[in-house]
Amino acid sequence: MQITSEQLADLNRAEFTTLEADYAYLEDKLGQRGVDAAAVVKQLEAFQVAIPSWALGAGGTRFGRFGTPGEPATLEDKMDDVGLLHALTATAGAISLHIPWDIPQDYEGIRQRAKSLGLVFDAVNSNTFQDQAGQPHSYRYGSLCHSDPEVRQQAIAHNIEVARIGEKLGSESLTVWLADGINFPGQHNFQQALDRTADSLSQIYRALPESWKLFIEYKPYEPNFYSTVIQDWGTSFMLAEHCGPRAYTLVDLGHHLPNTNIEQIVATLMYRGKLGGFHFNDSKYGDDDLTVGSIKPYALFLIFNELVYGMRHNPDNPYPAWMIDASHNIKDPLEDLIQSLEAILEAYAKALLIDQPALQEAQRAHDVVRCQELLQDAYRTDVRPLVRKSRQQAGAAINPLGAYRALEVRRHLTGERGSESRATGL
Ligand code: PSV
Ligand code: MN
Repeated sequence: MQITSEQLADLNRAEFTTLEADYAYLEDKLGQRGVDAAAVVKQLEAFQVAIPSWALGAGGTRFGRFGTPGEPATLEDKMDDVGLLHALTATAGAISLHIPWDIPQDYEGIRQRAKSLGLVFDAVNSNTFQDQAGQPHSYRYGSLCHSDPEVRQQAIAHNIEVARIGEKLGSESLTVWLADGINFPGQHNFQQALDRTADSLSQIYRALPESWKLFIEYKPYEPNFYSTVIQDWGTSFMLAEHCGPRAYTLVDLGHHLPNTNIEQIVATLMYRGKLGGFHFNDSKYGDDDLTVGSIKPYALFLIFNELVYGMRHNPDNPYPAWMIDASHNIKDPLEDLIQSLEAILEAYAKALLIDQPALQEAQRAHDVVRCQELLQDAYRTDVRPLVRKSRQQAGAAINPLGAYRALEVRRHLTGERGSESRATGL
């Protein structure tokens, strides 16, 4: 299924009058606060978030998986789904592949398809958390940290192979998330496991194309429940420093213990120019991978405040690679992703509204109450007209979720692919 610009224009006509009225009102209000609404809209238009290939099918849990009819079964179908999201939102102009799930059969065809859908290839992701058929060594006891050099070599070679695949598609970064860790005290030696991991990552880093970045994710637990080798941002940062200047920490919102101050982690990493990638999702307890903004929208806003500050003040920090790393097992995955994209743009827009000079002034004066008011003034602003305006200006749907339903996208996809079609992935 393809969504045409005529279909979008038709749907937008019904939304246009309300949007114009809402936008005019907000533009005026923001103008009184010295904020240029049109400039904010431009920034929203430019913001692009990669969609991971594994979020397009229903996610599974340990207790089962409820598939969604018409899930994309091939790489081509997955790209088409991201193309649909991009047509509806103009915010999803990139796809992030996971190898070996997404190895292209026809590179030229895949590149052409991406071009016609307006997509680029974001970071490629390796997988050493599962064993693949025919693989000589098992990752049961770890991969890059493994005590057996042959297992480590297999995992290193896999990561290098993933980068080679990404290179042929125009990707420019490799994301490594390791499940490596232990379930019980004493199962391995912490220092030795870390040392082997540092050495393995360095070997991968050195084999990457010169312009490439290496993103190192951290996660405190799961699938190992006593210890994870790269458990926190400090460990990731240390390993990135060990690898070299093009290695960075990647923050995944779900990879923190409850109540961790993620905005402070963001600030600290950007201060040192080491925040390379960012995975959006939301959670209540652990790595719940829920829809962005569905549980803690204020925390997301505070994180965006630090991201905006860092993008303005830390020239050594590269522009972060944004990705949604959510995967849900009840909602239609495309509707879930549209909701996440909305939440991301809303949090970004609110962060852009913060009166930074006034905030600095209040901080200098130790006016704690005013500091809070300034943040919350921005947070309480209904920024949806700005987001909608940016979508309309970009030729997308003013109301992407409404358009998705009006166009009966899932019904069409199910008709084309069948109700039993299933995506590869977790
Ligand atoms: C596992 O926690 C995870 O969600 C990581 O965040 C990766 O980015 C993703 O899976 C794919 O491997
Ligand atoms: Mn992630």
